[in-house]
Amino acid sequence: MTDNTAGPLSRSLFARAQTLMPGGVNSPVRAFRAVGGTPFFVASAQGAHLTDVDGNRYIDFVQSWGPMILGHAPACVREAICRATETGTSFGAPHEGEIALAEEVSRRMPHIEMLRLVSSGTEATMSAIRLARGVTGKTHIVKFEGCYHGHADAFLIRAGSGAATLSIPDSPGVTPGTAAGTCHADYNDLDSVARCFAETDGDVAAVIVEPVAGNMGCVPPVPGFLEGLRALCTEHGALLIFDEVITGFRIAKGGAAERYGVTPDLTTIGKILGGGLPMGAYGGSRDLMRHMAPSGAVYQAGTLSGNPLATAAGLATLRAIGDDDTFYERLETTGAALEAIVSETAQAHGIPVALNRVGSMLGLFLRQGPVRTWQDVRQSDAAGFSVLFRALLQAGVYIAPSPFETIFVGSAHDAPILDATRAAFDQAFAALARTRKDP
Ligand code: KE4
Repeated sequence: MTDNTAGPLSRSLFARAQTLMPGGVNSPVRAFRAVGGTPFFVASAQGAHLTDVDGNRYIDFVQSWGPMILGHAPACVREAICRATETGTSFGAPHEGEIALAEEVSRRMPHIEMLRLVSSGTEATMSAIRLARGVTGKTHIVKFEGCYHGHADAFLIRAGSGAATLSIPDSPGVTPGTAAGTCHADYNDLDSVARCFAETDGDVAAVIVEPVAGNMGCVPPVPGFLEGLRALCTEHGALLIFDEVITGFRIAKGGAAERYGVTPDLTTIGKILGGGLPMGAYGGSRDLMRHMAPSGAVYQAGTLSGNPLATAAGLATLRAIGDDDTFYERLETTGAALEAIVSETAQAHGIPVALNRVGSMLGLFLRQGPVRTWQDVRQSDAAGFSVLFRALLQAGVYIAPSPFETIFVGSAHDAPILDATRAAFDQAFAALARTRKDP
């Protein structure tokens, strides 16, 4: 397949980058390994668009992997960051912005009475399971094949996202001892979770789940799945952890807990919370969180935790979203419009697709539906996805360079942009149909 994903300047930058950073990137999925070709290098981002160093412009449905729900470089966030820089960039000491952000989170997610700010989703999830183990005195955690919770050792076993993309389900460097502490269940299969409790004689500190899976493409919980997890955790004295790093503030004002009416014991958040700057958080009841140092014995720390620029960006983002449902109603309309575009253009070219959508999260699978499990996802046409991805890129639309990611819409994806998106998907499905006729 010809390498038509990047222009000459991106190629020369990528050549230099590969001598300085592993694979030329600072996060594996960005290297386009799953789809082939050379990653473009971004020169600028504004609203729904990215522009690369060769002047190519793309409608962006990756949104920096979720944070840019308002579109890129919204004025309110840029102004908040600039204002914050006038009084410093990092204090390593308490400041009022941390309180304001924590209050905004708790107003939207009242089950988070208390939280700890960190600098990434990985820090949030690894800290949450440490807290669960510290509070329960139990050893094992249960995660779901195809779900991704960041790159802490305990999670890098049959994970989703980049781990699945690069098919490194059990990353070198993860010790057998660590792996032994992680039990795997199947997403949307409560019996497999019950088996984990049985096989460990109930020695389960926590079940961690993406309440809407976003790292195997988008796979929603089937009715009763989240409620069943809640019941099993309560029955066995394990903590239920909702990893809302993607879904938090995206699928509802109060995230998945609000949308599905299931209350976890701990919640991890990130991405949108930082408005595009490094940010994560984990939280729950005061009774649980008081076990974290310095009020309790479970240790966790971070040099840039609660950074004033990141808290300013996050506050500006949450305040721009607002605390009523209007923003989410608009996102629902945009998400439905994109779903219709993909469905109609695929059908016009005789391409079977399965589409899963939860609000502004869309999963596109090149196979007949339904897609409800990791095994269903694995049966999608990965080679076809590469053709579709590259044809979309040629047509000016950028979706994630992996079939194990989610398409995100945001408030910057307006009607004219969706019209251009329809034209691009039409071209891309036509190209895919041609390759299927003449492989
Ligand atoms: P970070 O450490 O990357 O901030 O967050 C880890 C994480 C935790 N939980 C969920 C549900 C996540 O989706 C993530 C990170 N998401 C991936 C893409 N789906 C980040 C992109 C990347 O790895 O480059």
